Amino acid sequence: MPKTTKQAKGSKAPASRNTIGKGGDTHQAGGPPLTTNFGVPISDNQNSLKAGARGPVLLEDFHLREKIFHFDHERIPERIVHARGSGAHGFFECTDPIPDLSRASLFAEKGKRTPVFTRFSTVAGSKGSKDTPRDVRGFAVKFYTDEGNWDLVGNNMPVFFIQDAIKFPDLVHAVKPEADRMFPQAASAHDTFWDFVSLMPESTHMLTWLMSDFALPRSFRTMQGFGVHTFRLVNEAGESTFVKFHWRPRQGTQSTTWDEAVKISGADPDFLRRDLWEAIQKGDFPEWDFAIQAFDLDTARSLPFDVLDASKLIPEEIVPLRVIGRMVLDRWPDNFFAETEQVAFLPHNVVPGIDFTNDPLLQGRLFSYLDTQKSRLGTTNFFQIPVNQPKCPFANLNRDGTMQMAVPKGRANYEPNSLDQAGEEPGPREDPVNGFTSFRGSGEDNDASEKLRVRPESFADHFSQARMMFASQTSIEQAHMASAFVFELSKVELEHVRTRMLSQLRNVDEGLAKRVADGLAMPLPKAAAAVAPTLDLDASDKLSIVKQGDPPMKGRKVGILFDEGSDKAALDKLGKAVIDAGGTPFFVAPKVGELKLKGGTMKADGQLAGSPSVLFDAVACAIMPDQAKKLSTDGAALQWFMDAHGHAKTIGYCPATKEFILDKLGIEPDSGVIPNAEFPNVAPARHWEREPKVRMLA
Ligand code: HDE
Repeated sequence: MPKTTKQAKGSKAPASRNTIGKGGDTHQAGGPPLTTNFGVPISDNQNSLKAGARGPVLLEDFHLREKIFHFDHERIPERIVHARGSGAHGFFECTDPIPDLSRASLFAEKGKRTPVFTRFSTVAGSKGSKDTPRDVRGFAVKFYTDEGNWDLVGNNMPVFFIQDAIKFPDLVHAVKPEADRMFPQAASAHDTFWDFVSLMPESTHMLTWLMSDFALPRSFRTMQGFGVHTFRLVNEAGESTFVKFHWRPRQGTQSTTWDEAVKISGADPDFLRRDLWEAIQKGDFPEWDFAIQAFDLDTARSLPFDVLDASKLIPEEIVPLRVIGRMVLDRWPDNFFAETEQVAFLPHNVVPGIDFTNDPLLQGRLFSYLDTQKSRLGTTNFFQIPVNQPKCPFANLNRDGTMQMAVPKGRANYEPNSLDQAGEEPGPREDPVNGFTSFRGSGEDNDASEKLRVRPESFADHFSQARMMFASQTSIEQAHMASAFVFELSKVELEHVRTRMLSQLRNVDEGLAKRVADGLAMPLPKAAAAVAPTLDLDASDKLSIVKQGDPPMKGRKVGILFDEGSDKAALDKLGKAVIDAGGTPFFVAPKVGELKLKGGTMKADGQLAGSPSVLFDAVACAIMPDQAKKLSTDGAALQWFMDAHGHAKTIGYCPATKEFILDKLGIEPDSGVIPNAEFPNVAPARHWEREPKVRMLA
């Protein structure tokens, strides 16, 4: 039992505290203890915390704040179309297996059952609109197969208004309440809808359905369902058959009259929803036959219309229906929001054995539904919501994102990896045999251009240009590259990874591989197998930074060191020379305040300890002997010059700096360690010939 937080005996709480909000009955039977979202038991859910019985409500009341906060955010955006709908759980049962046509596991055995969640909907109306407008009805089924979810997101009419997904936003804008007045709700009988469709002759067939009694279903239970598009079934041998999917209600197909529909919308706006609820509650579970129209390419070619055109149906007289299963809806969801509202149907959810065609309406849908769930459900992790999760095992390397619920272990969030060689969990792997493969197509008919997941052979050479890149570098750049490999690989703790990388480097340059192996103190392994022969391409000077020559001074920053007593004229001259060459001088001194100089005063741009020479492209100085002597005992000053020297930068020096600092550091004049007078000409260059003297490179 959790502790209660009843007011302690003898406290000053008003006696009526818990009775006012509960109509005098303080006893509430049953149920687990009420807690906050974070599990803290709640003592009073009727009254907010106040400073005195009639005093202000206190901000401290975390229960009040959490409750109102959560309530404020209860709504999510409704579906842009099909906003009003009702769903139920059930199962699909295969009654006539079709392994000859499809390798889909749900069609493999007679009697095999697959759980489903089915949502019926109107299209145009908002979530709170009525159930019985003249409208198309959605008929969306999510099959939780043992090879992943298959979503057959259909309608109760076999054709559609438009032939190409690019017209869908226009169609929906036109049928929804008009933009300036926001009416009529859930109705197609208005200007903009008829304006649009009268300009789109391809919608005429669908209009005959919309004006028919099919648009006024008596019940969701008496509705037919259609996959609309031509899909494909693909068998184990990779052979494809075109298919149209049909649902036929065992309750019979039935409609209302228009007059009935109008009156029902007043008498019971929830007519269809209530009807489904009542049938399921009383155990009168609705059932549908699942049928296919399967046909081959020759049949498709023989038809007087294109099977990729979703504004056409295939008459059953030409391709008869074959019933292969049944669906029973036998369980109302436990919670409408969690399941019916949050269910996310994705026409792209197909399983091995079911595939798409080039129907341009279908292809557009393959993008739209995934995209819309992100704005509706707010996260790419919507697949983790229980109603959307597959019921078979699933694992991949998609990670993180808003509202991530999974807690993956280990570091295998990429593949390929060889972490298993180090005894680690390597993560999931692709399965070329059982995994979904898109129907390849023959390239012969207009529906089946060749679809492949391949890299062309012309992409197979992975090493020739790497070899060219290495060969194009100057020797110092090659040393940098070798040292960089050594540094990076010495951070790699997995020894087999280092070895593998060395074997790849042998395909680039034997010398490079050897230098890196030496730098790691590792033996040189065998070269990795190369898919294509590695060529010795001509080196290219353009691939080397050093070979581009010295950079210009423009845009460079030069650090100039000075101290009290420095010669102002010399400093001004240095600064001006840098500016004239296009650079920016940055004056550095041990103190930033106004310093007395010979010939004036000056403030520093930066303090020495906070302005190390790594911040500058080159350095110079103008210091008097006394200050130079003093600075020669200051680590920051010594480091300033040592780093500039080690980083192969130009150092412009004055006599005192040379005598008391550079000489002490063993920094000898070279092409870049030069008197200030020569400084501006050489400043932006790096003096790489110096580097091997100050650093061990691989
Ligand atoms: Fe939909 N449709 N649609 N649609 N559709 C949506 O997805 C879309 C089309 C259908 O109960 C949306 O999750 C485009 C045909 C049903 O949750 C959205 C095109 C057919 C449902 C979307 C079409 C449908 C939707 C809105 C033109 C019958 C409700 C919310 C290419 C075969 C599913 C959502 C449910 C829902 C886009 C045309 C059926 C925006 C772009 C044709 C049953 O993604």
